[in-house]
Amino acid sequence: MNPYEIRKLFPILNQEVNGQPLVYLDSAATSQKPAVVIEAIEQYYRGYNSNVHRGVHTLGTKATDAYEGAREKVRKFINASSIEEIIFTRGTTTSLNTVARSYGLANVQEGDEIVISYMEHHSNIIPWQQVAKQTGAVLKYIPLQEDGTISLDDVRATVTNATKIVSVMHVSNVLGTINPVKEIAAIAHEHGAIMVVDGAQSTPHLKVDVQDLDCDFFALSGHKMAAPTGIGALYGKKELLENMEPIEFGGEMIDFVGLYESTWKELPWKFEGGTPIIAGAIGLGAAIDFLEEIGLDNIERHEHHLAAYAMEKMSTIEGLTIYGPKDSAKRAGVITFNLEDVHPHDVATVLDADGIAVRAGHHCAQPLMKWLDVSATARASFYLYNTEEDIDKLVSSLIKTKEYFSNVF
Ligand code: 7TS
Repeated sequence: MNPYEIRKLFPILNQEVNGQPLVYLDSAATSQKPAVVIEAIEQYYRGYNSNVHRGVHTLGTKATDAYEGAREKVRKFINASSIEEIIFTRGTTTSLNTVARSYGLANVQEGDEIVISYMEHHSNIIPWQQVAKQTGAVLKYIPLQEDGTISLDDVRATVTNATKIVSVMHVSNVLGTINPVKEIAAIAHEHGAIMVVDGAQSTPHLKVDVQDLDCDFFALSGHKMAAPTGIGALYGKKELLENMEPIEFGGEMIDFVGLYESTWKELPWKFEGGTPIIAGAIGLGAAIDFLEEIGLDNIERHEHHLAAYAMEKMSTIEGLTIYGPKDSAKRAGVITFNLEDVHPHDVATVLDADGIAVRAGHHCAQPLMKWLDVSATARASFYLYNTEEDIDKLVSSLIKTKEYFSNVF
């Protein structure tokens, strides 16, 4: 299927914005949803809405089967070895907070080190700042190379025998950099540390194999991979999860409740307190089926092609700076840029008038903005439904923006 045919499977893309056909270039913030995902959610609410794991009635059994079926789809999608290792969460932020609070607070002590990188999203910074504050551990940053990549020599220089946790993003939501998380995990393990991977921007776009990466935890968000908002997952190695305490207590996650003591369900349910995100999980399962039918290899290839095409076209615009690796093979379909003298919010506003949706701001990565020495940037991000035509429209609208502002000043 070519991207023009794929585009038709996403109902929202068939509309005009400000009198122009919508060009959606903000998938790193959230992706659009294909009709099959919307329909799967609708079928659940129209046909078998029921709580899971409790009733013996027919609808309850159907809902439980669909919810647990979605867990198996996530397991297979990232190649975890068992469903016990897949916990449904609200998304990457909740997954990372779960690791920080449950594993971090119990296993990190004063004087220990937690290592992250300069390019992390706030969701992979603040939970570790909190653990460091509460335990007296030291938070250390892996520096970046000039081109916005991480060198393994810098990882080796930062990780020591005092390091207990290394947590790095797989793909940067700003620079598009694909980080060598498998190699970083090996360095972490040499020092007896665990490896956490923020997979928010990788899972939607490239084939993830958590066993091959040999990471200890892996966080993902459904809404960035064609699924609804409010659902995501945390993968954790079984031997680690077994020794961790839940962070939410209440219904669903218990085995026996006494007046003063209670016991928990087995994995993964001990981490899923309360009525779970049933419709969201079913939507995520449908999204995984959809992505697998198109093929992650095809999606990755298409995005590399679009990134290379966009970098080539955009670099012809004088005064436009693109951040991150120049080599498109080292990056995913995210292009962050600034247009000389024009504030990124103004760039995004003019593009919006042409029906083009890009994001402007600090992209929840303020330390990285500081490293880039900018307060904000504009960002175009691609997914399987974007086309070369979308990029041509972006480029001509950027040229228009530049001309408009050079007349104003
Ligand atoms: N980690 C990375 C690398 C991200 O890109 C994001 C969201 C998150 C974590 C948090 O994910 P959530 O689903 O829990 O919110 N990134 C962005 C973005 O780049 N623009 O909007 C959200």
